[in-house]
Amino acid sequence: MTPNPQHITAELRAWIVAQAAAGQAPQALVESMVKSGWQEEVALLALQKVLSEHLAREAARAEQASLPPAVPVPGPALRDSPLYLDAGDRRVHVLQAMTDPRLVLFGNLLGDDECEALIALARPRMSRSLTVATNERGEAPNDDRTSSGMFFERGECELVARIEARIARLVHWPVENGEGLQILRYAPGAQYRPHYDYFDPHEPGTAAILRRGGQRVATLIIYLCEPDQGGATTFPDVHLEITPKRGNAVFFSYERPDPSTFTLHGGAPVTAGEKWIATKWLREREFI
Ligand code: PD2
Ligand code: ZN
Repeated sequence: MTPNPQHITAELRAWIVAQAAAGQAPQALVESMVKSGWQEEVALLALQKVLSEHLAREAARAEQASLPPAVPVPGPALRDSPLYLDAGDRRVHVLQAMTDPRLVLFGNLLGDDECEALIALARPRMSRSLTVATNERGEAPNDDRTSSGMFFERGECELVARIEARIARLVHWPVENGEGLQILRYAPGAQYRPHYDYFDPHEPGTAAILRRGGQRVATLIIYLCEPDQGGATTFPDVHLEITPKRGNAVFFSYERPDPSTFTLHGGAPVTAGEKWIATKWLREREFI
């Protein structure tokens, strides 16, 4: 069988890309191809195909290159689509899961007694919420977050240590990589505007924050007290609202500090009653 002279070989592909990069006009390339046996129309189509595939590959490569590298993240074992997960001292319910963003809704993560006990321990220690400021030194009140809050030290009492061990087992991530549990209380009207939980790599203060254990790679928001109305956790990129049901928790991970993770999320305003949550942020390495 004679070789098809109008076949796009690897050599032809490389020649077209090189000639185009050198500034040769498409018509000149077509003329060269016609001289070597191509029909003009077929040559034009082949040229378009090679150049558009090349551009698409280059665009994908540029996008990849401009993204921070992906890192390993925590996550529950969901490969066999279990209804329940063994978190050591508790059987946690898997209520819903999605892959992009990686997000899992758990039920029965905490008992009512544990939710109430956490609130009772936190209540006398609450103050106006601060966020980790990455644009200056230290922490600052943030108008995007109108709740009040406090942090427990990691393992500071038996209850906190028990919950931390449960979370570590549930999402397969060392207890040591967790920040201290944060408690937040939202009164009516309070909200947390949409944000990312990872630290913005472009902010000047981020380098110092990352020295304590690297980036945040996952968040677990646990609902301790249900408001009477409002207060959902929202994921605007994927049009998802998580109802703040006591004992439930929403987990989401982000393998790079980038909006392409679709992990933009916020706390919608509480319109009646009070919402209390506990948040566990997980870092790449031991958080010190
Ligand atoms: O309370 C929430 O729903 C909420 C929303 C967004 C909590 C957090 N972020 C957080 O603690 O990071
Ligand atoms: Zn958040």
